[in-house]
Amino acid sequence: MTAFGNTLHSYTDTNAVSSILSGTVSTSNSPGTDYSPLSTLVTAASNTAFRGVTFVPSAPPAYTHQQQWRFTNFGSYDSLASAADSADPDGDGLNNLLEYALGLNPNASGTLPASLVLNGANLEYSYTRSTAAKDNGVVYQIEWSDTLETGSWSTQAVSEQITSTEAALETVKASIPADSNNKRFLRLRVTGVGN
Ligand SMILES: [Ca+2]
Ligand SMILES: [Ca+2]
Repeated sequence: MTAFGNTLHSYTDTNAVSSILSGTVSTSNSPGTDYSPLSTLVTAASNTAFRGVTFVPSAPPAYTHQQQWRFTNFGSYDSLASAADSADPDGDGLNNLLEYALGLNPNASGTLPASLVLNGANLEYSYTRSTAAKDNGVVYQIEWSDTLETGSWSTQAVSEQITSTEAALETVKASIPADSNNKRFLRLRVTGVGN
């Protein structure tokens, strides 16, 4: 078994004779390392006999995929400080939620993996995203507006298709009818899972 997080695991003696024993077992693990054998001293009260003692590990904490991503990149499971969804510690204009959703490195400056072309009567917006982030609840939506005004963004007539999948990334092409007055703005909205 490989440790996921740098988490202290406590163990509980479930043996029926535990009332005559005393002892504490605990260990900590580093991410990506194997669990080490536990060693402990169990002390029996005087004038008692006991059989084998079974220690059962407490349930490990459940972390979301995004929390695991945070820990890998920032050493923290929480959306705080430089690990916050809204933070941009590498200063590339993409906050951590976008970095996670698009499969980017939040600690190295990069660019939005997206392109826009006019193909006949349609605007085609292609972007690359993390399949794991998508599979774990992140929602991606292409929206358009002709004015940029609040409340003007629409998903009407937007169609999407996955055009390629490579390793942990997939590329999506969204098609939107171009406006007859030759002015239309597109944006990618990403909604995280909230923890
Ligand atoms: Ca960034
Ligand atoms: Ca980055």
